[in-house]
Amino acid sequence: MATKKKTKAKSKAAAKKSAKKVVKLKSAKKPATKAAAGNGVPRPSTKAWGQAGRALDGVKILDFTHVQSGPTCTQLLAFMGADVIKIERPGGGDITRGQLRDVKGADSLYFTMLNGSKRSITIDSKHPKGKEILERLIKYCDVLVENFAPGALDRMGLTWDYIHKTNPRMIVASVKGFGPGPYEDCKVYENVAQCAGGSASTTGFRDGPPLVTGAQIGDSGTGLHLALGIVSALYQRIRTGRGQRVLAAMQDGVLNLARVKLRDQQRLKHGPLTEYSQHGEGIPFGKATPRAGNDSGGGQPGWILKCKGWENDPDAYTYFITQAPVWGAICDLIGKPEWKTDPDYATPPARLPRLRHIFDTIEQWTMTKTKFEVMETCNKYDIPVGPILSMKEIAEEPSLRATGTVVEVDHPKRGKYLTVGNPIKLSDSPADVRRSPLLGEHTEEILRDVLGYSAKELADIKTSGAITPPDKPAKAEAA
Ligand code: CAO
Repeated sequence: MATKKKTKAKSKAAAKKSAKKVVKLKSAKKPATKAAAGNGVPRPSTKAWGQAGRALDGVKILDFTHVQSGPTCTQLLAFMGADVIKIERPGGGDITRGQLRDVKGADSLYFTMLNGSKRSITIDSKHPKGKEILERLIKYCDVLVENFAPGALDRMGLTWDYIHKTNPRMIVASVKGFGPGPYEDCKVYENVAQCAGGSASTTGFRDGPPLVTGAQIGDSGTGLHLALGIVSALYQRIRTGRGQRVLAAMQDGVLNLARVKLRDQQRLKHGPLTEYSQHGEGIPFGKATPRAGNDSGGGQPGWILKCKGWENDPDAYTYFITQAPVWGAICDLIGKPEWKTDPDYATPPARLPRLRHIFDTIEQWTMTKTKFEVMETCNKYDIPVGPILSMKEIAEEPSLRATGTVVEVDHPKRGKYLTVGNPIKLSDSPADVRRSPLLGEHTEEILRDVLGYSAKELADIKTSGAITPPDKPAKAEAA
């Protein structure tokens, strides 16, 4: 009996243990169950890819941007599906509409290529009625984006306090030239930012002046930074329910893109920058990161070399990188197989003082081929090269059209034109790339359908001077 009792007790204890185990197992399964339920996110859509709307569908942007930096940001958000309502001054609108005009009477490409997929409404933001319309827009929208000179938004009466009180969920996103500090009140354009952000001092040849780059890293680069700030703030708002201010200073944006040069500044303390060709040439370094010509930015030496036809074609060049793992293939290709074992050439450190001679020798080979032939030949051996593509070649490149990176759109005043579509591809959110709006093209539509003004109110607004230039009636503006 006693043994039976003991056995019973044992089996009871075991049952308890296993019950505990079961409980443990259950709790271990919990996260998986939660994940299957979506972790608080809706269950996966069953719609076909690209049929479930766009990434930023439902996001409403009050777009107070002008010139380049701000418009690049809001254009990207529009490509992602946001409803971007661009506010423009009655009469002339965004100053770029008339800048660098190539077709008489039509908005410039400067404007059309930066303001695609947006709606345009004209409002005099300093007119009392205009202020009232703006207030309705602030209540309606999720994000206000602006890149006025410092203080201009406040002078319109649109202070952060006012906006936050009017719509606590609104995100206010700004591009400024500089962040808080000695230069915060300055007006800034692209090249000023390239200079103040450290790019110009590190661009160009050592024996020449600082250079600005053709890529608009100050304007478009900062617009891109701002767009990331906006979507992050939108994401945080899901948890907090409140908006916040987002600031992207052009100096900061340029510096972020030039961060490897600040890396090199700190490396200087510990010795020369061996991958810079100046090191191989025996030229001592100064106190700051120098200009490095066409040296490769990474640890792999590279240079721009002439290709067949360079005498007549300013773009018949290729970038050539002498990456260590493919050094043998390079030697064979250029007819220098002996360099593979020659101690002066066989290792990366041995090559450093001879880079000029090495690239001159490679160039003798590249000059026998077009830049595309160089690309084709080198790709077979995984040798990294890049043809110097002209804007003409890019405009005509079929693969860029196929991916929607270069898009042709039709415009009522200028006809067909090319624009750069969304460079960021989302597999479930096809880019929405449409032409830019005419000045005030959507004024009535927005006042009536978005803000709910009645026909009588609309008629009053039209005669108030809030949406038309001071001396012109409403109809003339849309013409
Ligand atoms: N109705 C009435 N007034 C309007 C208006 C509207 N719809 N839209 C703009 N304005 C007014 C502003 O209120 C401002 O007036 P005040 O100065 O009298 O307050 C004025 O128009 C324009 O402001 P601004 O100073 O921004 O314009 P600007 O041409 O003199 O300067 C720029 C341009 C780009 C240098 C400046 O806006 C700036 O530094 N912006 C921040 C940095 C930036 O984005 N730079 C990149 C520009 S792209 O290369």
